[in-house]
Amino acid sequence: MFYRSLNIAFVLLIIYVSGCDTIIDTKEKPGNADRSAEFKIHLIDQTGHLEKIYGHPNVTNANVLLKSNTLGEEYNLVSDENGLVSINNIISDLYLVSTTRSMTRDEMEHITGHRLDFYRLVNSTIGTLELNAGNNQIIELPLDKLTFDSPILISEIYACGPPDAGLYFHDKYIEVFNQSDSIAYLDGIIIATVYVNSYLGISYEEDPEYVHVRRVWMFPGSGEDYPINPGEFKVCAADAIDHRVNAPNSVDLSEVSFEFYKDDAPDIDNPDITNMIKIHQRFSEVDWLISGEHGAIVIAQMNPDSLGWYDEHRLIPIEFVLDGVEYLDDVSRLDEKILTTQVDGGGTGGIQFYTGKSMERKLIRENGKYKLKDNNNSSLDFQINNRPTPEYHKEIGP
Ligand SMILES: [Ca+2]
Ligand SMILES: [Ca+2]
Ligand SMILES: [Ca+2]
Repeated sequence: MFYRSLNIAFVLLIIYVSGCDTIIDTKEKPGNADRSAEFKIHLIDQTGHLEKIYGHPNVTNANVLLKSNTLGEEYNLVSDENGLVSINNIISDLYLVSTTRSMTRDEMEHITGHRLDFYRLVNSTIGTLELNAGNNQIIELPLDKLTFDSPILISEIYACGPPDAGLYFHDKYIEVFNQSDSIAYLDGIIIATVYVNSYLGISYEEDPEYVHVRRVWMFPGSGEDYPINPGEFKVCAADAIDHRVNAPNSVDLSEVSFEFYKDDAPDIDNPDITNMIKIHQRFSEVDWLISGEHGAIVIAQMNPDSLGWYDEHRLIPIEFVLDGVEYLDDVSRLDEKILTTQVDGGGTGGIQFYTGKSMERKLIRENGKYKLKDNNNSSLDFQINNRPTPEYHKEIGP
């Protein structure tokens, strides 16, 4: 045992010493072929998607992150028009490698028929690369998986109405959050309430392909008109007014980002606040509405012209759902869920009507940054606040 520890210590010492040498050598004599070298990594699409579009599998504009296993040095590289990444004067080592290539809307339209954001090609199998000096070579790295990460999450649902104001319920809202490290665009993203016909006892929970919805609205914009910055919250209010005028214990929503204005009803339109676009809601309902105690909301990214019909409600393919949250009057009754567990494994809530309480995603701190908890299970991901927190988080403040 002692011998083995000594042996490992000796090896580490050699790595450390040779590593120090290499850094000094590289700085003083760039291109020293004994210890550093030039490599090319060829990124090849194995999903067939790029080959179908461009006639070749070379992956251009891919981001490759290499991190030296011994010294921790990082290299951020981008592949050229031939799908090649060139690295000069890199120290021989085992490198952790991560490769990702964002898909453009044009490319996604070729693949799915829809202009979709947030898709990328990744390598899902290779975690490390051995780069050895004196052995200049082209290393082939396959991108084998098309994946999807929603930067936009539902961060808060305020649905129950304020206390001490009778049956006042016009202050409801939904809040969204940009979880990613870059600007995202809300343009065209759909907000819909999940529907089951509880009167007839019909549940669509088991529908494996579609979320059944009614009250379908969409953010305006034609692509890049409504940016949301990393870490930013945006509220869509039933009515974007200062509700404290009518209900002293309510909340001021007169300066939030978006408003649901139902133009076929006697609804309020704050001219200073951008209106959401109504895609589908019954004429007889006087405003955008979410249930006070038990309901579910999804956000989705798809062409609204492609929404299916079922009786008098609409269908969103589950693959286009960005996020979904269910809330229940009794959180222990997950058997009463109306949203498929593919989207939300649990349920938040337990809030009574007219208590002013709100459901907000929990805040976590990761590497000095704020993130919101998202395990696709709102039983675990959400907390109950005593007050709504429009366009901020309770733990951060307004
Ligand atoms: Ca309204
Ligand atoms: Ca308005
Ligand atoms: Ca909030």
